[in-house]
Amino acid sequence: MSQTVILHHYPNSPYAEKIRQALDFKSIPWVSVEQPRILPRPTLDPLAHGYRRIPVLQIGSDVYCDTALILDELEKRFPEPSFYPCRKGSDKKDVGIIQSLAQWTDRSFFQTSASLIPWELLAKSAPEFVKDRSQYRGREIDPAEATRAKPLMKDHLRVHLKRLEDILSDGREWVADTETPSIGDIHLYMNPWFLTGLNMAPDVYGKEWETYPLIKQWFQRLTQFTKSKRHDDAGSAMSGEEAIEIAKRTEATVQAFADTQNSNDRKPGEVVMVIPDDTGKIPVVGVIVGCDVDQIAIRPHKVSGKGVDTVVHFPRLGYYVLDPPAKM
Ligand SMILES: N[C@@H](CCC(=O)N[C@@H](CS)C(=O)NCC(=O)O)C(=O)O
Repeated sequence: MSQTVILHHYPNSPYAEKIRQALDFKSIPWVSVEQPRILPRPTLDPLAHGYRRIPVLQIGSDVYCDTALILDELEKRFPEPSFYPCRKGSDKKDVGIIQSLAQWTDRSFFQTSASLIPWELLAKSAPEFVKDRSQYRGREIDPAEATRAKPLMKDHLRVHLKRLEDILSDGREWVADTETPSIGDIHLYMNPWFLTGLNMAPDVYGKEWETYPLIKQWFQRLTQFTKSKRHDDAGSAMSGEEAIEIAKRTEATVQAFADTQNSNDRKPGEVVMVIPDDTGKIPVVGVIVGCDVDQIAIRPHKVSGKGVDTVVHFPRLGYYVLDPPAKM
């Protein structure tokens, strides 16, 4: 359990920023493997076996895909302080409600934010980025069309921001009205961080978030909090090659597990294909090590003979578990 926490990421990734904040929240020491922001990722591929999205968390030869599962794993391995503190003045927790906030922040809210990316500028300055993200989305990004749609997307952005401002409007310090922040604050922080980082719609939120003063104060409160908790050994750089060597010499920690009632009859030992249901739809094929209602863990090397013999973990929500193609 005392193995090094390795984050594969790049600085501008809002999902990776969520995990960086979460690691600071729990004062976890971690090392950083900076990955290119577009494919190919020759030092991630041998570990994640085709999963292309960022971030990926590696602990030894366990490879965790998707922020939802990464956060669950961090909560298991580092339970204190919990991502789910009690409600103020109560011994009750809002775990399910807080987890569900991610469905809003990561899907509809983030779709709105991402639609404000300056695609026309990028088409000139970084056409390879636009091409890569077209592949990632599974459809061609049309920069001129994206510009035309911006006023509509800004209307949506106003709704998302007003909802957050409304949540904070009764004077609560944190979004789930907890004594200290919860992971819900970090879920909700991701989009404002991304919007301001790329300065994407200052005509909506103001230069310094003046239009949404409660969001502004809360955002500062949260970043001060996580900064104060940051471990001294947070974020030191490691090369991708070194991370691969660590995976090669470490046994995966996961033991075979199965909850057949809740895993659609999938069992350890079966070969399956796991694929995201939204973006970056590259299938990863492997032998099931464990499978339950929340996650599926597979060993891709056992099938392909390629890369490192890692156990790659996926959440169930947001991914399809399918039979692999007959011919491989
Ligand atoms: N559901 C995934 C979404 C991750 C995601 O879309 N990440 C973006 C970066 S912020 C990405 O992978 N973009 C394409 C890429 O970097 O290859 C998660 O929560 O981890």
